[in-house]
Amino acid sequence: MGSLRFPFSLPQLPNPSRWPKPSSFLLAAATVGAGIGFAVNVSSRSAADPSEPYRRPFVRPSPIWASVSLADAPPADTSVEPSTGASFPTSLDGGRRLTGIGLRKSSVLGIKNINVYAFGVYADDSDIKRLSQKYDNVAATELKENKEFIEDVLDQDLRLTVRLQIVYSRLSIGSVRNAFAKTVGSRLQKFSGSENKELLQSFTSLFKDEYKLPKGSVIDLSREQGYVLQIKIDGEDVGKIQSKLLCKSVLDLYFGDDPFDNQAKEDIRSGLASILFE
Ligand code: DAO
Ligand code: DAO
Repeated sequence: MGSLRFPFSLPQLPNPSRWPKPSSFLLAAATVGAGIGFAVNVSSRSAADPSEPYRRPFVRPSPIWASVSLADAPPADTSVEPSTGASFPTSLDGGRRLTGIGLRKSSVLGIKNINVYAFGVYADDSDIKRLSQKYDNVAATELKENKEFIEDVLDQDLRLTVRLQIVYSRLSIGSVRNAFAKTVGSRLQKFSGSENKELLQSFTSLFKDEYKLPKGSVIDLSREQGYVLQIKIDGEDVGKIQSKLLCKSVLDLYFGDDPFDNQAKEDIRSGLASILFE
């Protein structure tokens, strides 16, 4: 059955240009825990202006409203997360293509389930297509259920971006740090059998107290070539960490086996699989 939340077919894009190799992260990687190397680079970024108004994302109008004014119509190349109205372009600069969108919720004081952010997962077509030959004999309908395929996407040096759009208006950096230590921390443990405290800390140390994440902030978490996890807030570079394990742990939250949003996981997996069959 088709997904209600991703009601368009994947658009055909021109061949994405290769992204430049990361230039500035430290290659003198420290060796941590079970021999996992990583390197961190922090770039300066001024704190976001908390007074900046939240820019309401475009919401697809119903057919009735659509006839009122064409000027109000959202661009055809966006997809809207329905519970929050957060809108995601169907492709990012550099050619990464949207595979699915979803919602990250969290309970506050153990009771209320709040929407924290909406997310979209983007994949570089040409990188995903490098898996074509291996899965040549797998039927289109079976590929998205194929565990090895998903493992390969999580494990290999394929460029992907998870875009987060903050919808919760009272997010503090402290709660981001705590949540991250819990969710990503559990994945580091699951995949490596060790807590990897230093690796986790190298990441959370990027989350400076002066950063503000008001509603509407956009965070891009990207796996770039060479297993570099790159973080941008509202388009500005916040830092990079080179770690295959960390990249996998972050991606696993969105389309691994125990994701934040099950429907999103299904959509993302279908979207990834469909890239091999076009
Ligand atoms: O206000 O204490 C509170 C509840 C906040 C819940 C936060 C969950 C954090 C999720 C991580 C956000 C990453 C951008
Ligand atoms: O939702 O639990 C989760 C994982 C969220 C990953 C968040 C990464 C946030 C990076 C932004 C740092 C802002 C200073």
